[in-house]
Amino acid sequence: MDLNQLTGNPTEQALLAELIHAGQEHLFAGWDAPGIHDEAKAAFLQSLARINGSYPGGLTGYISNARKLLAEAKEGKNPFEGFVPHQPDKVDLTQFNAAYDHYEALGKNQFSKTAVVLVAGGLGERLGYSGIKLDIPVEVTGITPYLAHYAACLKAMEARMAKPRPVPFIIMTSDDTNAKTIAAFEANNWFGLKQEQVHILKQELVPAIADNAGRLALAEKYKLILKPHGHGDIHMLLYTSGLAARLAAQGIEHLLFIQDTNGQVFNAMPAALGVSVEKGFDFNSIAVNRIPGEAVGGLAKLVKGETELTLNVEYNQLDPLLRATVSPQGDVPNEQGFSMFPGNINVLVIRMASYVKILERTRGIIAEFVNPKYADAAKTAFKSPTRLETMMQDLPKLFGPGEKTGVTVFDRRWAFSANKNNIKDAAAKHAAGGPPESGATAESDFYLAGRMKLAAAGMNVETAKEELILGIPFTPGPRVLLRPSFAMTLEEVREKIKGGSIAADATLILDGQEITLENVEIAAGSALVIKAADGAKVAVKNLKVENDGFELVKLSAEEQNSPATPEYLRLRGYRIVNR
Ligand code: UGB
Repeated sequence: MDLNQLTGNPTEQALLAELIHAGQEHLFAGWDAPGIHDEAKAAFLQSLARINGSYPGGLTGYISNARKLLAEAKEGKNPFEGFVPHQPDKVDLTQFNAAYDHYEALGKNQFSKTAVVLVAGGLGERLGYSGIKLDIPVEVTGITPYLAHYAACLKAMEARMAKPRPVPFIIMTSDDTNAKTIAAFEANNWFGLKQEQVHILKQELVPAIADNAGRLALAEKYKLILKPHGHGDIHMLLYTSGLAARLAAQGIEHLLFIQDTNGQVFNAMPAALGVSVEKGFDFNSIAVNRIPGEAVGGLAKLVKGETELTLNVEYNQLDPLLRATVSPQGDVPNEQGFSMFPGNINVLVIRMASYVKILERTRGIIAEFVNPKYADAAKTAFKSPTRLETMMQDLPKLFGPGEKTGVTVFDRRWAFSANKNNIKDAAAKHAAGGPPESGATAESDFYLAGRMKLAAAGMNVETAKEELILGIPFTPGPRVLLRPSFAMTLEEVREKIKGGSIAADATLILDGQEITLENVEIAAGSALVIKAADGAKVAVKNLKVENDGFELVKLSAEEQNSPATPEYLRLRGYRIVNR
């Protein structure tokens, strides 16, 4: 092949030569003569150069990784061959007790040495929202988008440090979410954060692969098929950007990885950090009890001879693994109805020192896998092009015997309630007995966490009866929003709230660090909303609150279907009206 016919640019020629050597001649076969379709050719060459630059080891590295993994897949190599699953070693923090307080106190002291990593490159196809998920309000009483809530948590962490320093906030975006994420920050004055503390890293798509030889697939002449590589890209980006090493040098000891729509995550964060510190965990998976068969990965300790690995086993692999080893009935429930294998919610606390070493060793390419759908029994052809993928929770696959992996189990709705499913699918999931993970349930659980905090402080909380809205369960109240500025730990809530009561359909919103309530009674349907500026002290004592408060109003069928109704209301089926 005459490279001069393809491009006059020596850098491009070098890449083309490498690709041809790596078995990719077909990408350049039948090119039109110079002068014909030059723009499409230039765009194609640019896309090759971009992908080559973003993947450690370049395109040829990607192709050689693909060949190796495809050969293993063809052989039917079982990644868990010889491993026997056991219950993982876990710290149980499902109850609020002395142990919980102990870990929260330890974790709170760690805020100044923690950075938060949010993976937000996913399109949210199951939810079908037209914008980015970070822009969706987690609650519609005060209307707080997820991104605003996370930013408020980071600011609240900073306000609780002996020597305040901004908490680094790393956000992984993709072509689908990057522009809108930046626009959300810019439109909201960075939600009160310093622009320098926010690090946005965009993940790139990877080329699809047409066959076992690792030949890249073309959508059309001069255009590759590109596909997402998965949330494990965050490790690669933290390596290639040099950010992990830089943050380590600045004294960051732990990274907290979170998903895009889990409004509960900062409830568990302080205690989870405390566990990581005390147990010396290099990798701490925050987990919840999981019902067998549920579409959530299970955490298991896999043992083979001397080797022990605590890992997330995706739900479709867990049942067959159990059947082939320890449990002919597969994943069976215990007396409480839960699997022996806690559910992975992709909230991870990773120790920086071991992380940086692993990134250097692997260049951030963490446990890639391939999952081709074969067209024939001999596994020689694919039904459609496949690609390499990676998941952020797979990091412990690279751990040696020196690294410690642990699991910390929290009350499910305290630590995890994501907004992943559209109304129809959420109702079907509820009907089938599983968690709906919808806008309404995420909001319902957001208030529930507030109620749990009040109850832990000894307030008398009367809870409303759960009802179904469009087939999805929702507990209407009381709607309790203890903003991160008000409290980040149970201890803080206990210090600031003494006695009092709140009725089932009442509302309480507390925003500000120096608010205290003593014997405050909030009557049915009423609301107490206090917002205290930084430095302002607001002490409320022996107050009976009676007013018109807020009201939950279900959307009419017409409103539900009308494009004039905001999409974030349509995905839950109600609005909350300030009377
Ligand atoms: N994400 C990215 O940033 N980039 C990507 O390429 C893909 C996703 P999903 P998933 O919560 O119950 C995970 O799609 O991957 C972000 C765990 O693997 O919502 O199906 C995306 O924006 C599973 O073990 O979830 O399943 C979002 O923030 C279980 O924990 C996050 O990655 C499951 O979540 C997760 O993406 C769960």
